[in-house]
Amino acid sequence: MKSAILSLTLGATAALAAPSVLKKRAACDAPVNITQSENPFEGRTLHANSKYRAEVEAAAANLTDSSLASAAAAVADVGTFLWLDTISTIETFEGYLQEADCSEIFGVVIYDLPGRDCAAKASNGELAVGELDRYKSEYIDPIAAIIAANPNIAIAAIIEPDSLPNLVTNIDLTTCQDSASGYRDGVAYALEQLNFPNVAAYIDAGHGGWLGWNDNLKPGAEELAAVYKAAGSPAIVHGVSSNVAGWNAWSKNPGEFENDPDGQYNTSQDEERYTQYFGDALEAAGLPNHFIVDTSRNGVQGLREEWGDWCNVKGAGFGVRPTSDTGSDRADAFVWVKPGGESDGTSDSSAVRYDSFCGKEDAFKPSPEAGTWHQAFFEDLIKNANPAF
Ligand SMILES: *[C@@H]1O[C@H](CO)[C@@H](O)[C@H](O)[C@H]1NC(C)=O
Ligand SMILES: *[C@@H]1O[C@H](CO)[C@@H](O)[C@H](O)[C@H]1NC(C)=O
Ligand SMILES: CC(=O)N[C@H]1CO[C@H](CO)[C@@H](O)[C@@H]1O
Repeated sequence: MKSAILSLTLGATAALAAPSVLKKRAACDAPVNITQSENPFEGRTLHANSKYRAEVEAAAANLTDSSLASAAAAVADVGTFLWLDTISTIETFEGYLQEADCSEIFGVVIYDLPGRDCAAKASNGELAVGELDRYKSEYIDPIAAIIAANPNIAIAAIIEPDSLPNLVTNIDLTTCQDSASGYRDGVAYALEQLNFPNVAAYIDAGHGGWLGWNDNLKPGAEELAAVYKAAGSPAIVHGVSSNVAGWNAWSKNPGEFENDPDGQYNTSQDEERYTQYFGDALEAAGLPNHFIVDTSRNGVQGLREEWGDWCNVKGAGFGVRPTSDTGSDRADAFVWVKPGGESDGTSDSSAVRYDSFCGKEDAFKPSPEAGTWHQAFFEDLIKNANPAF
């Protein structure tokens, strides 16, 4: 079987992108300097960006049930990552960034590699295989310029979800073979160019059900480490992100799929164990091994038929709110990366970007295109939230 593949595209929400009110708060009066050995989330709150806030407030306004509406309003205050998933989203970046204040850390997802999402369909990007020059000059360089102009704001950057993991487990696909050099060179370039003192970067590492397979730990860690070294081992790298847009529990023993016949080959049965086993492999491969783990939608377990099911999982609920209080030395923070309420992919089997995972029995239907607001799914995330709102 193929590894789990996530679907992450946002971007169809441009109409909602402009924040209604740009709240400019007190910026830090000195440059931020995050050292590689510190946890950048400790003493800082993940910023609640107003792009997601606007989406959530619009959704809350449509709810007639008042307890649901007030719960929905509370979601707007939760910190989330801003996805820069197309070149055109960059023009909104600086405005959102400058809303963060000195007690906060601003989360951003770098996600526009050429030939993006090489093993699935729902999240294909705007840049074709071979357009690495455009990725560098039209995407990474302008982002770097904005960060350079805002040295007083602490930033956490997740680098290219799913990309390098796909090169480890889906390299038998022609599309992933074609994307491989662009992914490696693109990620290395991003790490080099974003190497500022106020940035902490986490290279995406899929999740425990993916690179956490026993046979994938070493090749996975070596793939990521090779790119880090190719970038000159920049000091911004703190480790990896996991479970981005995913559904795995942080800690569940036995794990959801532990008693499957092949469970014995998969020791990383929850994300906590993934931080252990993959974290050890990272250390051996020479990459910093701290994790940030997406807990935005993992409040409910036992919903998926198979571990790799990634699309709008039916019955899902919001999970633990962002915090650096993880109880684990390996995990710098639990964070919300996927903006809960944005669809993972359409369930319309006649759509060009239809992916069969979104038609599976355990996927919510009907569901709109990836990245568009999914009101019914959002309501379920609130109703099923754990902890409750
Ligand atoms: C950041 O802090 C480290 C450790 O204290 C120091 O070596 C480095 O020069 C500082 N960098 C900047 C840009 O201030
Ligand atoms: C809210 O309701 C209006 C009118 O029914 C609709 O046009 C709009 O798309 C809804 N917004 C959301 C976020 O569901
Ligand atoms: C559920 C799951 O991911 N099982 C995988 C465990 O790892 C072996 C290989 O090590 C795979 O073949 C299984 O599919």
